[in-house]
Amino acid sequence: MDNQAEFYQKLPKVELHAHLNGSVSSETIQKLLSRKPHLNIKHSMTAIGKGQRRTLDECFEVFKVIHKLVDTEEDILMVATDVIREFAADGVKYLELRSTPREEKETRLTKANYVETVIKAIQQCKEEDLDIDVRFLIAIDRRNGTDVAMETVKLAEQYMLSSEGLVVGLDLSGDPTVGHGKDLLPALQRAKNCGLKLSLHLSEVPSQLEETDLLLHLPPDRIGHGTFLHPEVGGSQSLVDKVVKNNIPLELCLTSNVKGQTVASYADHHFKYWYQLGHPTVICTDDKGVFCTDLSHEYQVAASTFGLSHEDMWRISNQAIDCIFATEAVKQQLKQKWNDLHPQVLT
Ligand code: 6MZ
Repeated sequence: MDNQAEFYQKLPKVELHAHLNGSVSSETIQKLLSRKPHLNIKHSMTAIGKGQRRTLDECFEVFKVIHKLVDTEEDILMVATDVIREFAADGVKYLELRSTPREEKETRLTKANYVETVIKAIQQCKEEDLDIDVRFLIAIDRRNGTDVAMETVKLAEQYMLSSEGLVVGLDLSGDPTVGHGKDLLPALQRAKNCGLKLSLHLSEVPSQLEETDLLLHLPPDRIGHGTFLHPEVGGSQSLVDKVVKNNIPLELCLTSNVKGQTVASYADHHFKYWYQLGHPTVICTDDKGVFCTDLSHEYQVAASTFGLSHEDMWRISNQAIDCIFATEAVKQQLKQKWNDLHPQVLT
């Protein structure tokens, strides 16, 4: 590992935008493939390698392949524990994992089993004494419409109350070209009213202005991507003003956006726009498995693309703590951890 890579690996980090099934590493995929040879899935169908790009549509095809490989409680438990261990090894001290509860008739997996298995993985990792605090956001896949969204919110509500603080919020994700946010508004409103924090994928693709405007009224607690919010890329000043006025942090995933071709190059990434505004932005991976990256690499790419120093990157990782969905007490513990690590990381 070169010096830069070593610095970014040692830098304590917060990961707030990680989809469980998009985060499965190549090693774990290999284990799944050997569990299910009859599916005839090739390793190359599960990830987008270095220098490769896909349309966003093609990215969503990749998730479908991974979902075929991860369809039992046993698979989910392995995938979730592996992903947590990998984030911990990459220097992530606080992780919010998000995942869409799935029912699989063939393996008799229910949505409740799904959620409970992710929670079990988080608890098992706690017993391993890994230096990482993990929380869970339950995800709504926008393609599934109003009723499923409401059902998912009820599930999230139930586990928010019974998981001892592990389930902290709700994510809205899925193919941004499918469905409309207005159909999901009642479910999102209910989630907010019952105390679930909301992280919404907004303006990940162009021409979602109306939907974004509508959903910003909630308002969400964080925004995923927000690629096309600002006027320079076809968004609008009024959307930017709403985000700024409500101080809604943005979760930014550089490699994901470049590989999914919603952003032309790293240098064109909207990180620059929001960072220059002084608005809270959190660097995240999105799908570290599918996009073959990790959080250290994302920090390193942001620093080298935008000419940021180690001190700047320390500040970015430190300020991400303010954007987490866990309690004030957890924030204070993390701030303390960063203070303790400061002398040995920034020498
Ligand atoms: C929107 C995304 C996404 O939930 O099965 N997902 N949604 N935009 C993205 N940008 C690339 N990347 C992942 O993890 C996979 C699911 O996460 C969402 C999609 O709904 C995908 O099916 P889980 O753990």
